[in-house]
Amino acid sequence: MSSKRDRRGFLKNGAALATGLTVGAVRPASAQTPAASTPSKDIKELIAYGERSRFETAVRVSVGGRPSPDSFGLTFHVLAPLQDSFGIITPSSLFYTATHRGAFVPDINPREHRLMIHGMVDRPLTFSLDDLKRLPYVSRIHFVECLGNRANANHKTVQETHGLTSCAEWTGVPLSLLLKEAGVQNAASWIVAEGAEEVKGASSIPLAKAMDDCLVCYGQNGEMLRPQQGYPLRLMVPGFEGIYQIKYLRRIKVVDRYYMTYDDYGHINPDPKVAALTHQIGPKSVITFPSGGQQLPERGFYEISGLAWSGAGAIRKVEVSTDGGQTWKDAELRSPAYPMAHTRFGFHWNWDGRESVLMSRCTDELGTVQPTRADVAKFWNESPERSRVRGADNSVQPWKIASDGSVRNGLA
Ligand SMILES: Nc1nc2c(c(=O)[nH]1)N[C@H]1C(S)=C(S)[C@@H](COP(=O)(O)O)O[C@H]1N2
Ligand SMILES: [Mo]
Repeated sequence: MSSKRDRRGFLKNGAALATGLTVGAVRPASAQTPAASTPSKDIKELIAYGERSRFETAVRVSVGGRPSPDSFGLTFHVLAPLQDSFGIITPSSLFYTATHRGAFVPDINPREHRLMIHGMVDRPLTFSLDDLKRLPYVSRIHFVECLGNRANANHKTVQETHGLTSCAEWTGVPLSLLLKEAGVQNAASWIVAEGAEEVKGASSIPLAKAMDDCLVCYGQNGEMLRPQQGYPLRLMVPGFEGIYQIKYLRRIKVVDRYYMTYDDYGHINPDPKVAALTHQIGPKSVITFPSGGQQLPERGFYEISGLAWSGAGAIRKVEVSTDGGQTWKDAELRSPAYPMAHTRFGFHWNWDGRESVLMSRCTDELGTVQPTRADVAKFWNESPERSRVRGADNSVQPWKIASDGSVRNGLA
């Protein structure tokens, strides 16, 4: 209903849009024309494996500006440039990366890599990559998000507030198929998945989830996984917090209780109320344009654009507020809404040149609505100023548009 109204408004305000376009068109073309192109790679290399235009500048940055790799060659969490994103797929080159305690990104020879499934199974199994690739596989679009993806008042850009999430098409073998091959024993109730690095990434995952929709992946966006994403094998645990998506996967042990691994310590809490807030992500959304650090050149028409996702399933609805949460209108979904995947939304907006606060909030297929910071404070019975977000932070992100068109973090 509201989208129909918006569309009529869009047409009625066509003049404003046309004016905007005219302004762009009369800017001297010469100022924007690059000199003769000099690709940074040899043409043979470019033909073999492509590269983006040298005029494109979106890059990942590390959390808190910490150099990554540092002078010891250690790598740390790096953030995806969501402000420059379109659609729902994060290019593999820009996918956020989380690396535990600065461990090296392992340089694994796929011919030597093995996955072992053992523990409470009738037939312990070992797979090479070639073994796995002979099995039936599926491709699914899912997001990954780190528990560390939490906004605070010091963050300037959406890359800093929300850049620890990305979304890709993952290809791999359903874990349930491998577990059925191995023959899970009746008393089993959990699995422990382990990575191959020196500092092992290992997470405990409920068997019910393992049998439901987890994938043992080797493909990402139509090619082999990138080393930073777990080459040559990673576990995809759709909708669960990032730490469960074990990279460099080499071992799955079937067990009969929850194991407090190095990773799980501090992530799963014995208090079920807190634990419920950590396993599964969202629902969560954020406006990527306009967002912190960007500049609106003039009043007039803009298409507000953003991403919404939920660990509980597909996104059903996204609403946008342009008045700091006093009124909300339905946004339009601009991509398919896949379960546990980023979903793109758009919203027509005519900026009148006055100070405005933009927000988005989403509802997932279970009907759960993304909370505001005030909602979170109320839940914990705290004053909004003193409340801190526990578990995953899926609270609403405000962006403040100043009358000069500059955009700032509304939490500041
Ligand atoms: N083996 C291994 N798996 C791992 C990690 C790791 O350091 N080692 N980091 C985890 C964390 S904390 C997150 S948030 C996700 C990040 O996945 P990405 O680097 O592909 O974005 O991987 C998880 N899996
Ligand atoms: Mo993480």
